Amino acid sequence: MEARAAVDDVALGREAWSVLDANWTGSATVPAPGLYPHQWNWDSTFVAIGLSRWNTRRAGAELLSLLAGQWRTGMVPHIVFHPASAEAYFPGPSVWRSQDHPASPNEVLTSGLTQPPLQGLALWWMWRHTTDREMAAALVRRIYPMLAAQHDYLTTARDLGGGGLAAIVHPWESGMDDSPVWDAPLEALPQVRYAYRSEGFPDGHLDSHHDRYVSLALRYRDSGYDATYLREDHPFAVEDPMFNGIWLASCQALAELAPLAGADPQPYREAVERIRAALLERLWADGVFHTRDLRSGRLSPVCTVGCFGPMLDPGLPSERVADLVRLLESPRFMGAVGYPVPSCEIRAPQFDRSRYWRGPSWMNTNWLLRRAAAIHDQTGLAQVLGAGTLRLVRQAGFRECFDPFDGSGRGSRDFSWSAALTLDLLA
Ligand code: 9WN
Repeated sequence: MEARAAVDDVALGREAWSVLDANWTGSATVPAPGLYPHQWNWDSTFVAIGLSRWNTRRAGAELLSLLAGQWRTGMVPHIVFHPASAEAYFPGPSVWRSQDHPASPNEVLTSGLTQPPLQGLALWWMWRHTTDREMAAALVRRIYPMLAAQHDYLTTARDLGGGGLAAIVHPWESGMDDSPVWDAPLEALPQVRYAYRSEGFPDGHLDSHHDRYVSLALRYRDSGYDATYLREDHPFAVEDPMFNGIWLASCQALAELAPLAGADPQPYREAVERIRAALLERLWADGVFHTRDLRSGRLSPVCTVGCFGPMLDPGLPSERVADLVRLLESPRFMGAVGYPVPSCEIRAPQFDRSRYWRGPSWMNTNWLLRRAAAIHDQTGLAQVLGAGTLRLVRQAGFRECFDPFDGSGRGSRDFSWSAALTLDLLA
Protein backbone atom coordinates (compact mmCIF):
# COMPACT_ATOMS: atom_id res chain seq x y z
CA MET A 1 0.00 0.00 0.00
CA GLU A 2 1.52 3.23 -1.14
CA ALA A 3 0.36 5.64 1.54
CA ARG A 4 1.85 8.88 2.79
CA ALA A 5 1.36 10.73 6.02
CA ALA A 6 -2.20 12.08 5.89
CA VAL A 7 -2.12 15.83 5.22
CA ASP A 8 -4.40 18.44 6.78
CA ASP A 9 -6.95 20.43 4.79
CA VAL A 10 -4.79 23.52 4.35
CA ALA A 11 -1.83 21.54 3.00
CA LEU A 12 -4.13 19.45 0.80
CA GLY A 13 -5.70 22.58 -0.69
CA ARG A 14 -2.27 24.06 -1.35
CA GLU A 15 -1.13 20.88 -3.09
CA ALA A 16 -4.29 20.85 -5.21
CA TRP A 17 -3.65 24.42 -6.41
CA SER A 18 -0.06 23.63 -7.29
CA VAL A 19 -1.17 20.65 -9.44
CA LEU A 20 -3.74 22.82 -11.22
CA ASP A 21 -1.22 25.58 -11.82
CA ALA A 22 1.38 23.14 -13.17
CA ASN A 23 -1.21 21.61 -15.55
CA TRP A 24 -2.42 25.01 -16.83
CA THR A 25 -1.34 25.70 -20.42
CA GLY A 26 -2.28 29.38 -20.44
CA SER A 27 -5.78 28.76 -21.74
CA ALA A 28 -6.87 25.42 -20.26
CA THR A 29 -5.89 22.67 -17.86
CA VAL A 30 -4.53 19.39 -19.25
CA PRO A 31 -5.70 16.23 -17.42
CA ALA A 32 -2.17 15.27 -16.33
CA PRO A 33 1.40 16.00 -17.32
CA GLY A 34 2.90 13.70 -19.95
CA LEU A 35 0.25 11.15 -20.81
CA TYR A 36 -2.57 13.61 -21.60
CA PRO A 37 -1.06 16.77 -23.12
CA HIS A 38 -4.29 18.27 -24.54
CA GLN A 39 -7.59 19.59 -23.27
CA TRP A 40 -10.15 16.86 -22.61
CA ASN A 41 -13.84 17.63 -22.49
CA TRP A 42 -15.13 16.25 -19.20
CA ASP A 43 -11.76 16.65 -17.49
CA SER A 44 -11.85 20.40 -18.13
CA THR A 45 -15.46 20.58 -17.09
CA PHE A 46 -14.74 18.86 -13.77
CA VAL A 47 -11.88 21.31 -13.32
CA ALA A 48 -14.34 24.17 -13.89
CA ILE A 49 -16.67 22.63 -11.29
CA GLY A 50 -13.83 22.37 -8.78
CA LEU A 51 -12.76 25.97 -9.37
CA SER A 52 -16.27 27.40 -9.19
CA ARG A 53 -16.18 28.43 -5.53
CA TRP A 54 -12.68 29.87 -5.77
CA ASN A 55 -11.92 31.40 -9.14
CA THR A 56 -14.82 32.30 -11.44
CA ARG A 57 -12.55 33.74 -14.10
CA ARG A 58 -10.50 30.57 -14.45
CA ALA A 59 -13.57 28.29 -14.30
CA GLY A 60 -15.08 30.35 -17.12
CA ALA A 61 -11.82 30.32 -19.11
CA GLU A 62 -11.74 26.54 -18.87
CA LEU A 63 -15.25 26.21 -20.33
CA LEU A 64 -14.70 28.85 -23.00
CA SER A 65 -11.47 27.24 -24.11
CA LEU A 66 -13.24 23.90 -24.50
CA LEU A 67 -16.15 25.52 -26.32
CA ALA A 68 -13.75 27.19 -28.76
CA GLY A 69 -13.53 23.65 -30.14
CA GLN A 70 -17.29 23.31 -30.61
CA TRP A 71 -18.33 22.34 -34.13
CA ARG A 72 -21.02 24.21 -36.04
CA THR A 73 -23.16 21.07 -35.68
CA GLY A 74 -23.22 21.85 -31.94
CA MET A 75 -20.94 18.91 -31.08
CA VAL A 76 -18.48 19.65 -28.27
CA PRO A 77 -15.38 17.53 -28.99
CA HIS A 78 -13.82 15.12 -26.55
CA ILE A 79 -10.33 16.56 -27.16
CA VAL A 80 -9.24 20.08 -28.09
CA PHE A 81 -5.64 19.72 -29.22
CA HIS A 82 -2.87 21.83 -27.85
CA PRO A 83 -0.81 22.59 -31.00
CA ALA A 84 2.54 22.52 -29.20
CA SER A 85 2.14 18.83 -28.36
CA ALA A 86 0.27 17.91 -31.56
CA GLU A 87 1.26 14.27 -32.01
CA ALA A 88 2.32 13.55 -28.43
CA TYR A 89 -0.90 11.60 -27.89
CA PHE A 90 -2.25 8.91 -30.19
CA PRO A 91 -4.62 9.36 -31.94
CA GLY A 92 -3.63 12.97 -32.54
CA PRO A 93 -4.92 15.63 -34.96
CA SER A 94 -3.46 13.89 -38.02
CA VAL A 95 -5.79 10.97 -37.36
CA TRP A 96 -8.95 12.97 -36.66
CA ARG A 97 -8.36 15.51 -39.48
CA SER A 98 -10.97 17.87 -38.05
CA GLN A 99 -9.68 20.68 -40.26
CA ASP A 100 -11.00 18.85 -43.33
CA HIS A 101 -14.57 19.01 -42.03
CA PRO A 102 -16.64 22.06 -42.99
CA ALA A 103 -18.36 22.22 -39.58
CA SER A 104 -15.19 22.18 -37.47
CA PRO A 105 -13.99 25.43 -35.92
CA ASN A 106 -11.38 27.45 -37.77
CA GLU A 107 -7.91 27.37 -36.26
CA VAL A 108 -8.71 24.86 -33.49
CA LEU A 109 -7.87 21.18 -33.99
CA THR A 110 -10.16 18.71 -32.29
CA SER A 111 -11.21 15.08 -32.20
CA GLY A 112 -14.45 14.12 -33.95
CA LEU A 113 -16.15 12.50 -30.93
CA THR A 114 -17.81 14.01 -27.87
CA GLN A 115 -17.91 13.17 -24.13
CA PRO A 116 -20.64 13.34 -21.44
CA PRO A 117 -22.42 16.73 -21.75
CA LEU A 118 -21.55 17.99 -18.30
CA GLN A 119 -21.14 21.67 -19.22
CA GLY A 120 -24.72 22.72 -18.35
CA LEU A 121 -24.37 21.33 -14.84
CA ALA A 122 -20.92 22.98 -14.53
CA LEU A 123 -22.28 26.38 -15.60
CA TRP A 124 -25.09 26.07 -13.05
CA TRP A 125 -22.60 25.00 -10.38
CA MET A 126 -20.45 28.03 -11.10
CA TRP A 127 -23.46 30.36 -10.99
CA ARG A 128 -24.64 28.79 -7.69
CA HIS A 129 -21.25 28.94 -5.94
CA THR A 130 -19.48 31.94 -7.42
CA THR A 131 -18.19 34.80 -5.32
CA ASP A 132 -18.40 37.08 -8.36
CA ARG A 133 -22.06 37.19 -9.42
CA GLU A 134 -21.50 39.78 -12.12
CA MET A 135 -18.79 37.83 -13.88
CA ALA A 136 -20.76 34.60 -13.50
CA ALA A 137 -23.88 36.20 -15.00
CA ALA A 138 -21.85 37.42 -17.98
CA LEU A 139 -20.43 33.91 -18.43
CA VAL A 140 -23.91 32.38 -18.31
CA ARG A 141 -25.13 34.77 -21.00
CA ARG A 142 -22.12 34.02 -23.19
CA ILE A 143 -22.01 30.25 -22.78
CA TYR A 144 -25.75 29.48 -22.73
CA PRO A 145 -26.31 29.63 -26.52
CA MET A 146 -23.37 27.28 -27.05
CA LEU A 147 -24.91 24.74 -24.70
CA ALA A 148 -28.28 25.18 -26.41
CA ALA A 149 -26.55 24.19 -29.67
CA GLN A 150 -24.93 21.20 -27.96
CA HIS A 151 -28.33 20.12 -26.67
CA ASP A 152 -29.86 20.43 -30.17
CA TYR A 153 -27.02 18.33 -31.58
CA LEU A 154 -27.61 15.52 -29.08
CA THR A 155 -31.37 15.62 -29.69
CA THR A 156 -31.19 15.58 -33.46
CA ALA A 157 -27.97 13.73 -34.37
CA ARG A 158 -27.61 11.26 -31.49
CA ASP A 159 -31.04 9.81 -30.82
CA LEU A 160 -30.00 6.77 -32.83
CA GLY A 161 -32.49 4.49 -31.06
CA GLY A 162 -35.41 6.84 -31.71
CA GLY A 163 -36.53 6.64 -28.07
CA GLY A 164 -35.39 10.01 -26.68
CA LEU A 165 -31.87 9.12 -25.43
CA ALA A 166 -28.51 10.15 -26.89
CA ALA A 167 -26.37 7.24 -28.10
CA ILE A 168 -22.60 7.16 -27.85
CA VAL A 169 -20.80 5.95 -30.96
CA HIS A 170 -17.44 5.10 -29.38
CA PRO A 171 -16.36 3.93 -25.89
CA TRP A 172 -14.21 7.10 -25.63
CA GLU A 173 -17.43 9.13 -25.66
CA SER A 174 -18.48 7.61 -22.34
CA GLY A 175 -15.27 8.78 -20.63
CA MET A 176 -15.05 5.23 -19.25
CA ASP A 177 -12.97 3.74 -22.05
CA ASP A 178 -12.32 0.19 -20.97
CA SER A 179 -15.48 -0.37 -18.93
CA PRO A 180 -16.65 -4.00 -19.24
CA VAL A 181 -19.97 -2.79 -20.63
CA TRP A 182 -18.23 -2.09 -23.97
CA ASP A 183 -16.73 -5.60 -24.22
CA ALA A 184 -19.70 -7.22 -25.98
CA PRO A 185 -20.31 -4.45 -28.56
CA LEU A 186 -16.55 -4.25 -29.28
CA GLU A 187 -16.21 -8.01 -29.65
CA ALA A 188 -19.11 -8.03 -32.10
CA LEU A 189 -17.12 -5.81 -34.51
CA PRO A 190 -15.37 -7.37 -37.50
CA GLN A 191 -11.58 -8.02 -37.60
CA VAL A 192 -9.85 -4.65 -37.74
CA ARG A 193 -6.08 -5.11 -37.80
CA TYR A 194 -5.96 -4.00 -41.46
CA ALA A 195 -6.76 -0.47 -40.31
CA TYR A 196 -3.28 -0.07 -38.87
CA ARG A 197 -1.44 -1.28 -41.94
CA SER A 198 -3.30 0.92 -44.40
CA GLU A 199 -2.96 4.02 -42.19
CA GLY A 200 0.68 3.36 -41.29
CA PHE A 201 -0.09 3.61 -37.57
CA PRO A 202 2.45 2.61 -34.95
CA ASP A 203 3.21 -1.07 -35.12
CA GLY A 204 3.86 -3.41 -32.24
CA HIS A 205 1.51 -5.33 -30.10
CA LEU A 206 -1.85 -3.66 -29.62
CA ASP A 207 -4.69 -5.38 -27.89
CA SER A 208 -7.72 -6.01 -30.03
CA HIS A 209 -9.89 -3.57 -28.10
CA HIS A 210 -7.47 -0.74 -28.85
CA ASP A 211 -7.46 -1.78 -32.53
CA ARG A 212 -11.20 -1.58 -32.45
CA TYR A 213 -11.22 1.85 -30.78
CA VAL A 214 -9.04 3.21 -33.57
CA SER A 215 -10.95 1.43 -36.29
CA LEU A 216 -14.26 2.86 -35.05
CA ALA A 217 -12.80 6.35 -35.04
CA LEU A 218 -11.50 5.89 -38.60
CA ARG A 219 -14.80 4.60 -39.91
CA TYR A 220 -16.62 7.58 -38.50
CA ARG A 221 -13.96 9.98 -39.82
CA ASP A 222 -14.09 8.38 -43.27
CA SER A 223 -17.86 8.87 -43.38
CA GLY A 224 -17.13 12.61 -43.07
CA TYR A 225 -18.46 12.54 -39.48
CA ASP A 226 -21.84 12.03 -41.05
CA ALA A 227 -25.03 11.79 -38.97
CA THR A 228 -26.83 9.51 -41.45
CA TYR A 229 -23.87 7.12 -41.44
CA LEU A 230 -24.08 6.99 -37.64
CA ARG A 231 -27.76 6.15 -37.75
CA GLU A 232 -27.60 3.57 -40.52
CA ASP A 233 -24.15 2.00 -40.71
CA HIS A 234 -21.90 2.71 -37.74
CA PRO A 235 -21.40 -0.58 -35.89
CA PHE A 236 -21.12 0.86 -32.36
CA ALA A 237 -24.16 2.63 -30.91
CA VAL A 238 -24.94 2.34 -27.21
CA GLU A 239 -27.33 4.13 -24.86
CA ASP A 240 -25.37 4.77 -21.66
CA PRO A 241 -27.09 5.67 -18.37
CA MET A 242 -24.25 7.91 -17.15
CA PHE A 243 -24.03 9.90 -20.40
CA ASN A 244 -27.81 10.37 -20.41
CA GLY A 245 -28.03 11.02 -16.66
CA ILE A 246 -25.50 13.81 -17.10
CA TRP A 247 -27.40 15.12 -20.12
CA LEU A 248 -30.59 15.23 -18.06
CA ALA A 249 -28.80 17.09 -15.24
CA SER A 250 -27.49 19.63 -17.75
CA CYS A 251 -31.00 20.10 -19.22
CA GLN A 252 -32.30 20.75 -15.70
CA ALA A 253 -29.48 23.27 -15.25
CA LEU A 254 -30.30 25.00 -18.56
CA ALA A 255 -33.97 25.25 -17.54
CA GLU A 256 -32.95 26.93 -14.27
CA LEU A 257 -30.45 29.28 -15.92
CA ALA A 258 -32.83 30.25 -18.75
CA PRO A 259 -34.19 33.47 -17.15
CA LEU A 260 -30.64 34.73 -16.63
CA ALA A 261 -29.81 34.04 -20.27
CA GLY A 262 -33.09 35.49 -21.57
CA ALA A 263 -34.07 32.07 -22.90
CA ASP A 264 -37.20 29.95 -22.69
CA PRO A 265 -36.89 27.24 -20.02
CA GLN A 266 -39.74 25.14 -21.42
CA PRO A 267 -37.76 23.09 -24.02
CA TYR A 268 -35.32 22.03 -21.31
CA ARG A 269 -38.09 21.16 -18.84
CA GLU A 270 -39.61 19.00 -21.57
CA ALA A 271 -36.22 17.43 -22.31
CA VAL A 272 -35.83 16.47 -18.64
CA GLU A 273 -39.22 14.71 -18.69
CA ARG A 274 -38.44 13.00 -21.99
CA ILE A 275 -35.01 11.74 -20.96
CA ARG A 276 -36.31 10.52 -17.58
CA ALA A 277 -39.15 8.58 -19.24
CA ALA A 278 -36.78 7.09 -21.83
CA LEU A 279 -34.22 6.06 -19.21
CA LEU A 280 -36.89 4.24 -17.21
CA GLU A 281 -38.48 2.65 -20.23
CA ARG A 282 -35.35 1.64 -22.14
CA LEU A 283 -32.56 1.10 -19.60
CA TRP A 284 -34.19 0.07 -16.30
CA ALA A 285 -34.26 -3.65 -15.42
CA ASP A 286 -33.78 -5.69 -12.22
CA GLY A 287 -33.45 -2.71 -9.91
CA VAL A 288 -30.84 -0.73 -11.83
CA PHE A 289 -30.10 1.07 -15.11
CA HIS A 290 -28.06 -0.77 -17.77
CA THR A 291 -26.37 0.17 -21.03
CA ARG A 292 -28.32 -0.79 -24.15
CA ASP A 293 -26.43 -1.93 -27.24
CA LEU A 294 -28.58 -0.60 -30.09
CA ARG A 295 -26.96 -2.92 -32.63
CA SER A 296 -27.76 -6.16 -30.77
CA GLY A 297 -30.75 -4.75 -28.88
CA ARG A 298 -29.36 -6.21 -25.64
CA LEU A 299 -28.92 -4.68 -22.19
CA SER A 300 -25.49 -5.28 -20.68
CA PRO A 301 -25.63 -7.67 -17.70
CA VAL A 302 -22.60 -5.96 -16.09
CA CYS A 303 -23.35 -3.31 -13.54
CA THR A 304 -20.89 -0.39 -13.25
CA VAL A 305 -20.65 2.99 -11.57
CA GLY A 306 -22.15 4.41 -14.77
CA CYS A 307 -25.41 2.60 -14.03
CA PHE A 308 -26.10 5.11 -11.22
CA GLY A 309 -25.89 8.19 -13.51
CA PRO A 310 -29.67 8.76 -13.66
CA MET A 311 -29.64 9.43 -9.91
CA LEU A 312 -28.55 12.93 -10.95
CA ASP A 313 -32.22 13.48 -11.85
CA PRO A 314 -34.00 15.33 -9.02
CA GLY A 315 -37.32 13.94 -10.31
CA LEU A 316 -36.33 10.27 -10.37
CA PRO A 317 -39.17 8.40 -8.57
CA SER A 318 -38.30 7.71 -4.93
CA GLU A 319 -38.71 3.92 -5.27
CA ARG A 320 -36.10 3.90 -8.04
CA VAL A 321 -33.77 6.06 -5.90
CA ALA A 322 -34.21 3.61 -3.02
CA ASP A 323 -33.35 0.66 -5.31
CA LEU A 324 -30.20 2.41 -6.52
CA VAL A 325 -29.04 3.46 -3.05
CA ARG A 326 -29.56 -0.09 -1.77
CA LEU A 327 -27.43 -1.47 -4.61
CA LEU A 328 -24.74 1.19 -4.21
CA GLU A 329 -24.38 0.50 -0.48
CA SER A 330 -24.50 -3.29 -0.93
CA PRO A 331 -21.47 -5.62 -1.07
CA ARG A 332 -21.75 -5.46 -4.88
CA PHE A 333 -20.34 -1.91 -4.64
CA MET A 334 -19.47 0.15 -1.55
CA GLY A 335 -20.36 -2.50 1.04
CA ALA A 336 -17.36 -4.68 0.18
CA VAL A 337 -14.58 -2.10 -0.12
CA GLY A 338 -12.71 0.39 2.02
CA TYR A 339 -13.00 3.34 -0.38
CA PRO A 340 -15.83 4.58 -2.62
CA VAL A 341 -16.92 3.73 -5.39
CA PRO A 342 -15.57 0.81 -7.44
CA SER A 343 -16.12 1.48 -11.15
CA CYS A 344 -17.38 -2.08 -11.70
CA GLU A 345 -19.37 -4.29 -9.38
CA ILE A 346 -17.10 -6.52 -7.30
CA ARG A 347 -18.87 -9.78 -8.09
CA ALA A 348 -18.58 -9.39 -11.90
CA PRO A 349 -16.02 -11.75 -13.47
CA GLN A 350 -14.64 -8.70 -15.34
CA PHE A 351 -13.89 -6.80 -12.08
CA ASP A 352 -10.18 -5.93 -11.79
CA ARG A 353 -9.18 -3.72 -8.85
CA SER A 354 -6.24 -2.18 -10.71
CA ARG A 355 -7.48 -1.64 -14.29
CA TYR A 356 -8.91 1.83 -14.95
CA TRP A 357 -12.68 1.59 -15.49
CA ARG A 358 -12.84 -2.13 -14.69
CA GLY A 359 -12.63 -1.73 -10.90
CA PRO A 360 -10.73 1.28 -9.47
CA SER A 361 -12.48 4.20 -7.77
CA TRP A 362 -12.47 7.59 -9.48
CA MET A 363 -12.87 11.06 -8.00
CA ASN A 364 -15.17 12.33 -10.75
CA THR A 365 -17.76 9.57 -10.43
CA ASN A 366 -17.55 9.85 -6.63
CA TRP A 367 -18.28 13.56 -6.97
CA LEU A 368 -21.26 12.91 -9.26
CA LEU A 369 -22.71 10.28 -6.93
CA ARG A 370 -22.21 12.54 -3.92
CA ARG A 371 -24.09 15.25 -5.80
CA ALA A 372 -26.85 12.74 -6.66
CA ALA A 373 -27.09 11.65 -3.01
CA ALA A 374 -27.40 15.28 -1.90
CA ILE A 375 -30.15 15.94 -4.48
CA HIS A 376 -32.18 13.06 -3.01
CA ASP A 377 -31.56 14.04 0.63
CA GLN A 378 -29.42 10.96 1.21
CA THR A 379 -27.23 12.92 3.60
CA GLY A 380 -25.55 9.91 5.19
CA LEU A 381 -24.53 8.54 1.80
CA ALA A 382 -23.34 11.97 0.62
CA GLN A 383 -21.24 12.30 3.77
CA VAL A 384 -19.65 8.86 3.34
CA LEU A 385 -18.88 9.60 -0.32
CA GLY A 386 -17.31 12.99 0.45
CA ALA A 387 -15.24 11.78 3.39
CA GLY A 388 -14.13 8.56 1.65
CA THR A 389 -13.06 10.52 -1.43
CA LEU A 390 -11.00 12.98 0.61
CA ARG A 391 -9.39 10.06 2.45
CA LEU A 392 -8.19 8.75 -0.93
CA VAL A 393 -6.34 11.92 -1.89
CA ARG A 394 -5.06 12.56 1.63
CA GLN A 395 -3.42 9.14 1.63
CA ALA A 396 -2.42 8.60 -2.01
CA GLY A 397 -2.27 12.08 -3.56
CA PHE A 398 -4.06 13.35 -6.68
CA ARG A 399 -3.90 10.12 -8.62
CA GLU A 400 -5.97 9.34 -11.70
CA CYS A 401 -7.82 6.52 -9.89
CA PHE A 402 -7.49 4.36 -6.80
CA ASP A 403 -7.64 0.77 -5.62
CA PRO A 404 -11.07 0.53 -3.96
CA PHE A 405 -9.88 -1.96 -1.32
CA ASP A 406 -6.76 -0.32 0.07
CA GLY A 407 -6.96 3.18 -1.45
CA SER A 408 -3.56 3.04 -3.17
CA GLY A 409 -3.13 5.24 -6.24
CA ARG A 410 -3.31 4.02 -9.85
CA GLY A 411 -2.61 5.64 -13.23
CA SER A 412 -1.22 9.16 -13.66
CA ARG A 413 -0.05 11.36 -10.83
CA ASP A 414 -1.00 15.04 -10.45
CA PHE A 415 -4.33 14.40 -12.12
CA SER A 416 -6.27 17.63 -12.60
CA TRP A 417 -9.84 16.59 -11.81
CA SER A 418 -8.66 14.84 -8.64
CA ALA A 419 -7.06 18.11 -7.52
CA ALA A 420 -9.94 20.37 -8.61
CA LEU A 421 -12.71 18.25 -7.09
CA THR A 422 -10.73 18.10 -3.85
CA LEU A 423 -11.01 21.90 -3.70
CA ASP A 424 -14.78 21.57 -4.05
CA LEU A 425 -15.01 18.84 -1.40
CA LEU A 426 -12.92 20.85 1.04
CA ALA A 427 -15.32 23.81 0.86
C1 9WN B 1 -9.33 8.64 -24.22
C2 9WN B 1 -8.30 12.12 -20.12
C3 9WN B 1 -9.15 10.94 -20.50
C4 9WN B 1 -10.45 10.91 -19.66
C5 9WN B 1 -11.16 9.56 -19.75
C6 9WN B 1 -10.16 8.44 -19.50
C7 9WN B 1 -8.99 8.54 -20.49
C8 9WN B 1 -8.52 8.63 -22.91
C9 9WN B 1 -7.44 7.55 -22.95
O1 9WN B 1 -8.35 9.78 -20.30
O2 9WN B 1 -9.44 8.45 -21.82
O3 9WN B 1 -10.20 9.70 -24.26
O4 9WN B 1 -6.40 7.80 -23.55
O5 9WN B 1 -7.65 6.46 -22.40
O6 9WN B 1 -10.80 7.20 -19.56
O7 9WN B 1 -12.21 9.54 -18.80
O8 9WN B 1 -11.32 11.91 -20.07
O9 9WN B 1 -8.05 12.14 -18.75
